[in-house]
Amino acid sequence: MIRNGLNKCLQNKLFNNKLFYSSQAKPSRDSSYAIINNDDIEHFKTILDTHSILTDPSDIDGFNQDWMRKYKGNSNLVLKPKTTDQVSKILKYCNDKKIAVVPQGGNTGMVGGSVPVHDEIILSLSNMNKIEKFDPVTGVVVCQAGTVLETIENYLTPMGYTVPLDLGAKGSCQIGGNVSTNAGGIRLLRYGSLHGNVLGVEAVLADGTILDCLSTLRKDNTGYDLKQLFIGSEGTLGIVTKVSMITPPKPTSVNVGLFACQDFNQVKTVLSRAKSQLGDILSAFEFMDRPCIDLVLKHQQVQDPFQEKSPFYILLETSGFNETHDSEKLNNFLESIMAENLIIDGSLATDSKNISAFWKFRESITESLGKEGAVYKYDLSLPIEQFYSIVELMRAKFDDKANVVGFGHVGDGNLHLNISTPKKPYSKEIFDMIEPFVYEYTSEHRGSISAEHGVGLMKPDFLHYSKSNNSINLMKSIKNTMDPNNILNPYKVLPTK
Ligand code: FAD
Ligand code: 2HG
Ligand code: ZN
Repeated sequence: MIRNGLNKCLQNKLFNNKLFYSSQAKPSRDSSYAIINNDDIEHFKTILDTHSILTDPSDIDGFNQDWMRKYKGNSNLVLKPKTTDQVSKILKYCNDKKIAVVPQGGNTGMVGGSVPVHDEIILSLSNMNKIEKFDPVTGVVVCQAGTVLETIENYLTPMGYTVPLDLGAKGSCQIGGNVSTNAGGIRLLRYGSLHGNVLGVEAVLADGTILDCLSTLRKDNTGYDLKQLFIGSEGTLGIVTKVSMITPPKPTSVNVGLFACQDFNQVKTVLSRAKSQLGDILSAFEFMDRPCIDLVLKHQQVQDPFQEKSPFYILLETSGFNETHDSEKLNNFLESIMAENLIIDGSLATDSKNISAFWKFRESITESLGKEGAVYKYDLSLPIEQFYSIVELMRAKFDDKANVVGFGHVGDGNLHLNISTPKKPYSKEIFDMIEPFVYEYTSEHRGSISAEHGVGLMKPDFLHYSKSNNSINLMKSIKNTMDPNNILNPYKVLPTK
């Protein structure tokens, strides 16, 4: 049961102990939000069955804490609707009462967007997990927002289709969360972003209005493309309840190469050669530096595929439909990059077991970092010329005080800079060594301070490094129009000042 007295006391405790999720302190609770009481719970019981209302702290704990165990909220209530109509009724009530709400998908986000900052209600989409329609001719799939990404992939595979999005969190993240963060991942290079692949969205607005933009059309130029507002707005403009998405045919011939390079210039040159020589069969081009490999070897049950250590590694994937044609193209490419001494070592995987083993090196970096202690994550878009220098600059700054690693979707210009220290909690001193330096560097080179993870709670105060004042003001006015009471995911994305 909700106890108002306890709630207040916990809030006061949080106010007094300043928590740092970046070099900026956690924002204070906005006292204009209502504190939920038993009447509210009774009202929610008229909308949802009792199993879909969680009030026991031990049931709620996992929803309050993010995947990295960096962000922790203090919600007393989780609601798990099963239908769009239920979401609509919940939001209408919350809007009328000015109760703040945080939408939550698989809770795998990396910027603190999916957990409450204070006592916001958690609206979990995980009970809305049905795949509603699939058209085997067009490849368009329609599903509820809480469907887990991997479930969609497993559903499509026997029909010869694949999801145009793939990421390490596929077993937990939900399509609604992917859309809301505009997740990038390892297939963006081949299939493009969700802004292109999502054909339609059904969303519930803050006042409970159900917005049906669930088109399944490839082409529709009838005015403003409203669905785009929900792609990447991190639950601040509405709750995504359904998604329609174009899915491509699943490639039948896949090869994965893991190559070692002596310096980052080689990585750059191999990328440009891969684009021109492999063309349409190039489906992933990822890179990781040696400290990443060391971390994976330390924390996972894997063996180093290389005899000698090299500073950089490339994971390159080709996917197509004609094995002979693909192998020939790949072999020609490999011969030419070896002849030019662009790689110093490497091996190729063509069967699914070895392919998965190679991908494990790339996909388990995040999990391995998490086992180290406190991890300071930066997800940057940078021009290729300045791409790796920021890792070197940070390494020089930290010396042996922290482990600085760089990896990511180099084919898309997206660097994951991670700095880890053996001990939690997160330290203001370490944040101050990184921020705003990393953001200034990124801005100076006209990069983005969030390539794919979003802004969440981590970066609202730094948004100006990537967005002009006029853009931020327009974003604020869109937010104000769509959510005038600011009940949806408060404290996130937009700067308060
Ligand atoms: P959550 O974490 O639950 O939520 C994320 C945000 O979306 C929050 O602001 C939340 O409020 C909002 N939200 C969630 N569902 C809805 C909804 N239905 N309606 C409105 N708002 C909603 N990201 C990448 O881009 N590329 C990667 O390669 C990648 N790899 C990852 C690997 C690992 C191991 C992990 C843990 C994370 C990775 N991520 C990656 C982070 C990525 O953002 C998420 O994995 C994913 O897109 C979020 O989906 P989710 O369902 O977990 O959303
Ligand atoms: C990835 O590409 C994810 O693996 C996570 O986006 C990146 O841990 C990170 O920094
Ligand atoms: Zn990534």
